[in-house]
Amino acid sequence: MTQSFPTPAAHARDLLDTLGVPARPADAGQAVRSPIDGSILTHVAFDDAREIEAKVAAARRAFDAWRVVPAPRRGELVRLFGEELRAAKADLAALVTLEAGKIASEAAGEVQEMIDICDFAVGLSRQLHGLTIASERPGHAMRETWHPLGPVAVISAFNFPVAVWAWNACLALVCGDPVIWKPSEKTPLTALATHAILQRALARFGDAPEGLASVVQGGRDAGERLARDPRIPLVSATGSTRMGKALAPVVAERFGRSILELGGNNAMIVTPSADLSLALRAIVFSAAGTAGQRCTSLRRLIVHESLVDKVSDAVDTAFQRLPVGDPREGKTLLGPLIDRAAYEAFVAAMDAVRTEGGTVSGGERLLADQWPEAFYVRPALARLPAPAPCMQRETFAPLLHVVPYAEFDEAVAIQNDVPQGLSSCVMTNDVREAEAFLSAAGSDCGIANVNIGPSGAEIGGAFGGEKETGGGRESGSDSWKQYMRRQTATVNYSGALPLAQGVRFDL
Ligand code: UN1
Repeated sequence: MTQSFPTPAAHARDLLDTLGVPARPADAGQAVRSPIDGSILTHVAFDDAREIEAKVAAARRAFDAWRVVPAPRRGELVRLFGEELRAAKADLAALVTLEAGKIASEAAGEVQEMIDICDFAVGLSRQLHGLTIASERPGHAMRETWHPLGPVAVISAFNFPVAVWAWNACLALVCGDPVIWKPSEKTPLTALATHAILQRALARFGDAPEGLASVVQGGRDAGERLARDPRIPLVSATGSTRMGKALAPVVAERFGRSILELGGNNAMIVTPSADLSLALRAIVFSAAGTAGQRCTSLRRLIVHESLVDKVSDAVDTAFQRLPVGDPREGKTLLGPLIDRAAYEAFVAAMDAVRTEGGTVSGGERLLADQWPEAFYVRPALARLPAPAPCMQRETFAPLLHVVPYAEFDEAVAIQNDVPQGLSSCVMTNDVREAEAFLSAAGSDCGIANVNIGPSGAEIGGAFGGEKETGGGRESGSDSWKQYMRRQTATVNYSGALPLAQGVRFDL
């Protein structure tokens, strides 16, 4: 039985009220649509140049005050934010479902990812450690100190509309940096809701400077404006490789720093010793979960030739049985694509497979009678006899390419032979294969896994990838260092002035 739900617009209005987002005019500005049925949720006004300027100027002023607040005290703000997020988790997740189309469990997981990074950042606020370094000169001490950097612009994508901002914002805030957020124009409401939740934490915190965190609504122009602004020393951007290629030179031209998290074209190698039932579950979640719209989604399956038919048939059967539909329904595992353009890219990618000698099963559009403006699809399996040019591209949809391999080295070479380098994995019970995959001559990706799929990383590790993925690292490990500036200090506590490298300059 299909459950009945309030219309997405009515539900979004309720959620925005509950989450404390100030009322906005419903019929002005940019239309925000729900991918669930293609209906308009509301309208959001884009910021004009003057409004953006005011937010950047306020962030710059906030920096002067925030950078001298002790880091553990800055951590207290993030701790309060984590508390507010816990209280708002169900409502924010429901809004993620309405705006991005994620199934309930994945939407809740996304908010959990925000809470996790809050906890990480709170601990970090007491661990922004530098080094002490042995000086070669007598009576001298050397040390390295990490200082706040300045306002950070975060440009985020529709597919993780809130978690990726949180990875950046929580670190930036404990590091002493104000945050200016330009969310995807497809998901402005979850950004407003998150901002309202942060406002509650700020109110409880008490004395944070005005302008410490702001949201800039806009499209490409707004992103470019932030990228150009010399008052913003760091721009952290998630999105397509095309977007990154346009943005990076603009930031570099003014010697700004960027963290880029761009396209992935992630692979799994399935070896003869693999646990196939484990592999099958990992494949289906990582290829079809989030409707294939994660940057970590599985797009290429490289299977030993002895198993390729068996594994492909099993994946095909699982794809056929996956419950596709309204992401608000408890049983649904595959929600909609974000919009028509995403569907058209999916169709074009399947056409390319056929043109290049492959066959495609699945890939049909579903529920079009009920919702002509929403784009639900059956995941598609593309079988190819050998790697083909169509496998070089990232298509943000549930399309999985399969190719056979004969020797393990060949499988690793196929895995690495794409322009992107985000995530990768091998399914094997052979320790030599596992270690070779993780070695210097193995996977060339930022993320390399054994016996799990390529998606669904935890926040504790550094997240990001090589080559066209952009080289950035976000969230855990020592990613925080990018949000600070390193200062090397040498103090002479002797009465003499010996020079380094034995240089003599006697007056
Ligand atoms: C993204 O798709 O931009 O590893 C981020 C994952 C998630 C984050 C994905 N934790 O799949």
